[in-house]
Amino acid sequence: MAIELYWGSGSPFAWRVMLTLEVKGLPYESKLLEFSKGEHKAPAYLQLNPRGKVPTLKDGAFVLYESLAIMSYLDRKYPDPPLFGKSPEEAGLIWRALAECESYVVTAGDKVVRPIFFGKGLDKVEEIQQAAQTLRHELKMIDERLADSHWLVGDKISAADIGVFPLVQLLLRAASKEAARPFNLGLLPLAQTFPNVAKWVQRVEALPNYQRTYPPHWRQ
Ligand SMILES: N[C@@H](CCC(=O)N[C@@H](CS)C(=O)NCC(=O)O)C(=O)O
Repeated sequence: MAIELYWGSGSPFAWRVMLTLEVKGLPYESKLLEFSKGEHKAPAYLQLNPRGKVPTLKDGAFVLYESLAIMSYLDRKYPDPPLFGKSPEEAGLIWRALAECESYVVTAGDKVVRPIFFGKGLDKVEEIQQAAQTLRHELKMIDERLADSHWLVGDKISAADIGVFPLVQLLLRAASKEAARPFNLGLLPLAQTFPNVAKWVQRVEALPNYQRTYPPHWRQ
Protein backbone atom coordinates (compact mmCIF):
# COMPACT_ATOMS: atom_id res chain seq x y z
CA MET A 1 0.00 0.00 0.00
CA ALA A 2 1.33 3.43 -0.94
CA ILE A 3 2.57 5.87 1.67
CA GLU A 4 0.11 8.72 2.18
CA LEU A 5 1.25 12.16 3.26
CA TYR A 6 -1.22 14.68 4.67
CA TRP A 7 0.30 18.12 4.33
CA GLY A 8 -0.43 21.81 3.94
CA SER A 9 1.14 24.25 1.50
CA GLY A 10 3.84 26.34 3.20
CA SER A 11 4.08 24.21 6.33
CA PRO A 12 7.81 23.87 7.03
CA PHE A 13 7.13 20.74 9.08
CA ALA A 14 5.32 19.04 6.21
CA TRP A 15 8.05 20.24 3.84
CA ARG A 16 10.62 18.31 5.92
CA VAL A 17 8.74 15.08 5.36
CA MET A 18 8.28 15.71 1.63
CA LEU A 19 12.00 16.33 1.24
CA THR A 20 12.74 13.14 3.17
CA LEU A 21 10.45 11.14 0.87
CA GLU A 22 12.00 12.70 -2.24
CA VAL A 23 15.61 12.25 -1.10
CA LYS A 24 14.83 8.59 -0.43
CA GLY A 25 13.00 8.26 -3.76
CA LEU A 26 9.88 6.92 -2.05
CA PRO A 27 6.61 7.16 -3.97
CA TYR A 28 3.74 8.61 -1.98
CA GLU A 29 0.19 9.75 -2.36
CA SER A 30 -0.19 13.45 -1.72
CA LYS A 31 -3.11 14.49 0.48
CA LEU A 32 -3.01 18.25 0.39
CA LEU A 33 -5.21 19.78 3.11
CA GLU A 34 -6.61 23.29 2.66
CA PHE A 35 -6.12 25.21 5.91
CA SER A 36 -8.56 27.89 4.72
CA LYS A 37 -11.31 25.26 4.49
CA GLY A 38 -10.42 23.81 7.91
CA GLU A 39 -9.65 20.44 6.37
CA HIS A 40 -7.01 19.83 9.06
CA LYS A 41 -9.76 19.99 11.70
CA ALA A 42 -12.21 17.68 9.92
CA PRO A 43 -13.31 14.69 12.07
CA ALA A 44 -11.81 12.11 9.69
CA TYR A 45 -8.44 13.85 9.83
CA LEU A 46 -8.58 14.27 13.62
CA GLN A 47 -8.84 10.48 13.84
CA LEU A 48 -5.39 10.30 12.23
CA ASN A 49 -3.95 13.29 14.07
CA PRO A 50 -5.91 14.49 17.11
CA ARG A 51 -3.82 17.68 17.20
CA GLY A 52 -5.28 18.75 13.86
CA LYS A 53 -1.88 19.72 12.49
CA VAL A 54 0.20 18.71 9.50
CA PRO A 55 2.11 16.62 8.61
CA THR A 56 0.68 13.16 9.16
CA LEU A 57 2.05 10.08 7.43
CA LYS A 58 0.19 6.86 6.79
CA ASP A 59 2.25 3.86 5.76
CA GLY A 60 -0.07 0.90 5.40
CA ALA A 61 -1.86 0.61 8.73
CA PHE A 62 0.75 2.69 10.56
CA VAL A 63 -0.10 6.35 11.20
CA LEU A 64 2.39 8.88 12.56
CA TYR A 65 2.44 12.62 13.18
CA GLU A 66 5.22 15.03 14.31
CA SER A 67 7.65 15.77 11.50
CA LEU A 68 10.86 14.68 13.24
CA ALA A 69 9.27 11.43 14.37
CA ILE A 70 8.14 10.78 10.80
CA MET A 71 11.61 11.49 9.41
CA SER A 72 13.15 9.13 11.94
CA TYR A 73 10.56 6.43 11.15
CA LEU A 74 11.14 6.72 7.41
CA ASP A 75 14.89 6.45 7.91
CA ARG A 76 14.59 3.24 9.93
CA LYS A 77 12.06 1.72 7.56
CA TYR A 78 13.68 2.85 4.30
CA PRO A 79 17.36 3.27 5.19
CA ASP A 80 18.71 4.21 1.75
CA PRO A 81 20.23 6.78 1.81
CA PRO A 82 20.75 7.01 5.56
CA LEU A 83 19.74 10.44 6.86
CA PHE A 84 20.41 10.13 10.58
CA GLY A 85 24.15 9.53 10.39
CA LYS A 86 26.52 6.67 9.74
CA SER A 87 28.21 6.81 13.15
CA PRO A 88 27.13 7.57 16.73
CA GLU A 89 28.96 10.91 16.45
CA GLU A 90 27.10 11.91 13.27
CA ALA A 91 23.78 10.83 14.78
CA GLY A 92 24.49 12.97 17.84
CA LEU A 93 25.38 16.02 15.78
CA ILE A 94 22.32 15.60 13.57
CA TRP A 95 20.00 15.38 16.56
CA ARG A 96 21.70 18.36 18.12
CA ALA A 97 21.07 20.45 14.99
CA LEU A 98 17.43 19.34 14.99
CA ALA A 99 16.99 20.02 18.71
CA GLU A 100 18.56 23.47 18.33
CA CYS A 101 16.22 24.18 15.45
CA GLU A 102 13.13 23.22 17.47
CA SER A 103 14.29 25.05 20.61
CA TYR A 104 15.45 28.31 19.07
CA VAL A 105 14.60 28.75 15.36
CA VAL A 106 11.03 27.44 15.49
CA THR A 107 10.16 29.38 18.64
CA ALA A 108 11.67 32.70 17.58
CA GLY A 109 10.59 32.17 13.97
CA ASP A 110 6.96 31.89 15.01
CA LYS A 111 7.13 35.30 16.70
CA VAL A 112 8.40 36.89 13.49
CA VAL A 113 6.62 34.93 10.78
CA ARG A 114 3.10 34.84 12.21
CA PRO A 115 2.56 38.62 12.49
CA ILE A 116 4.10 39.22 9.07
CA PHE A 117 1.99 36.57 7.31
CA PHE A 118 -1.26 37.05 9.17
CA GLY A 119 -1.05 40.72 10.20
CA LYS A 120 -1.87 39.99 13.86
CA GLY A 121 0.52 41.25 16.54
CA LEU A 122 2.47 43.59 14.27
CA ASP A 123 2.37 46.10 17.13
CA LYS A 124 4.59 43.86 19.32
CA VAL A 125 7.64 45.53 17.83
CA GLU A 126 10.04 44.78 20.68
CA GLU A 127 9.09 41.09 20.77
CA ILE A 128 9.52 40.79 17.01
CA GLN A 129 12.90 42.50 17.10
CA GLN A 130 14.14 40.34 19.97
CA ALA A 131 13.06 37.23 18.11
CA ALA A 132 14.80 38.51 14.97
CA GLN A 133 17.99 38.92 16.99
CA THR A 134 17.75 35.29 18.13
CA LEU A 135 17.22 34.23 14.52
CA ARG A 136 20.25 36.19 13.32
CA HIS A 137 22.32 34.53 16.05
CA GLU A 138 21.10 31.07 15.05
CA LEU A 139 21.71 31.75 11.35
CA LYS A 140 25.21 32.98 12.15
CA MET A 141 25.96 29.69 13.93
CA ILE A 142 24.59 27.75 10.97
CA ASP A 143 26.59 29.94 8.59
CA GLU A 144 29.78 29.20 10.55
CA ARG A 145 29.05 25.49 10.49
CA LEU A 146 28.69 25.67 6.71
CA ALA A 147 31.91 27.65 6.21
CA ASP A 148 33.97 24.59 5.36
CA SER A 149 31.31 22.00 4.68
CA HIS A 150 28.58 21.62 2.06
CA TRP A 151 26.16 20.10 4.57
CA LEU A 152 25.38 20.70 8.22
CA VAL A 153 26.71 17.34 9.41
CA GLY A 154 29.05 15.01 7.52
CA ASP A 155 29.73 15.09 3.80
CA LYS A 156 26.23 14.30 2.57
CA ILE A 157 22.76 15.72 3.02
CA SER A 158 21.26 14.52 6.30
CA ALA A 159 18.16 14.97 8.43
CA ALA A 160 19.88 18.06 9.88
CA ASP A 161 19.75 19.85 6.51
CA ILE A 162 16.26 18.59 5.72
CA GLY A 163 14.97 19.59 9.15
CA VAL A 164 16.43 23.09 9.16
CA PHE A 165 16.02 24.09 5.50
CA PRO A 166 12.22 24.63 5.38
CA LEU A 167 12.40 26.87 8.45
CA VAL A 168 15.09 28.98 6.79
CA GLN A 169 12.99 29.24 3.62
CA LEU A 170 9.98 30.32 5.67
CA LEU A 171 12.03 33.04 7.39
CA LEU A 172 13.36 34.30 4.07
CA ARG A 173 9.88 34.44 2.62
CA ALA A 174 8.59 36.36 5.64
CA ALA A 175 11.58 38.73 5.47
CA SER A 176 10.82 39.51 1.82
CA LYS A 177 7.26 40.68 2.57
CA GLU A 178 6.32 44.33 2.65
CA ALA A 179 5.07 43.95 6.25
CA ALA A 180 8.60 42.97 7.35
CA ARG A 181 10.18 46.20 6.14
CA PRO A 182 9.66 48.33 9.31
CA PHE A 183 11.36 45.71 11.50
CA ASN A 184 14.78 45.67 9.80
CA LEU A 185 15.07 41.94 10.39
CA GLY A 186 18.62 41.90 9.04
CA LEU A 187 18.18 38.62 7.15
CA LEU A 188 18.26 39.82 3.55
CA PRO A 189 19.98 39.86 1.14
CA LEU A 190 21.04 36.40 2.28
CA ALA A 191 24.15 36.26 0.08
CA GLN A 192 25.48 39.22 2.05
CA THR A 193 24.18 38.49 5.53
CA PHE A 194 24.82 34.73 5.65
CA PRO A 195 26.76 33.79 2.49
CA ASN A 196 27.35 30.15 3.42
CA VAL A 197 23.68 29.66 4.21
CA ALA A 198 22.85 31.20 0.81
CA LYS A 199 25.05 28.65 -0.98
CA TRP A 200 23.58 25.81 1.09
CA VAL A 201 20.04 26.92 0.17
CA GLN A 202 21.06 26.72 -3.50
CA ARG A 203 22.51 23.26 -2.91
CA VAL A 204 19.22 22.00 -1.45
CA GLU A 205 17.26 23.69 -4.24
CA ALA A 206 19.38 21.81 -6.77
CA LEU A 207 18.30 18.39 -5.42
CA PRO A 208 16.41 16.26 -7.92
CA ASN A 209 12.63 16.63 -7.39
CA TYR A 210 13.10 19.64 -5.11
CA GLN A 211 10.55 21.52 -7.20
CA ARG A 212 7.91 18.91 -6.33
CA THR A 213 8.25 19.88 -2.68
CA TYR A 214 8.01 23.64 -3.18
CA PRO A 215 4.86 25.06 -1.53
CA PRO A 216 2.33 25.47 -4.35
CA HIS A 217 0.83 28.71 -3.03
CA TRP A 218 4.28 30.33 -2.90
CA ARG A 219 4.37 30.19 -6.71
CA GLN A 220 1.29 32.35 -7.05
N1 LIG B 1 5.71 19.90 15.91
C1 LIG B 1 4.83 19.68 14.79
C2 LIG B 1 4.35 21.03 14.28
C3 LIG B 1 3.24 20.88 13.26
C4 LIG B 1 2.57 22.23 12.99
O1 LIG B 1 2.60 23.14 13.81
N2 LIG B 1 1.92 22.34 11.82
C5 LIG B 1 1.19 23.55 11.49
C6 LIG B 1 1.49 24.01 10.08
S1 LIG B 1 3.08 24.70 9.95
C7 LIG B 1 -0.30 23.26 11.55
O2 LIG B 1 -0.74 22.23 11.10
N3 LIG B 1 -1.08 24.21 12.08
C8 LIG B 1 -2.49 24.12 12.08
C9 LIG B 1 -3.08 24.39 13.44
O3 LIG B 1 -2.33 24.42 14.42
O4 LIG B 1 -4.28 24.55 13.48
C10 LIG B 1 5.59 18.89 13.70
O5 LIG B 1 6.83 18.98 13.69
O6 LIG B 1 4.97 18.17 12.91
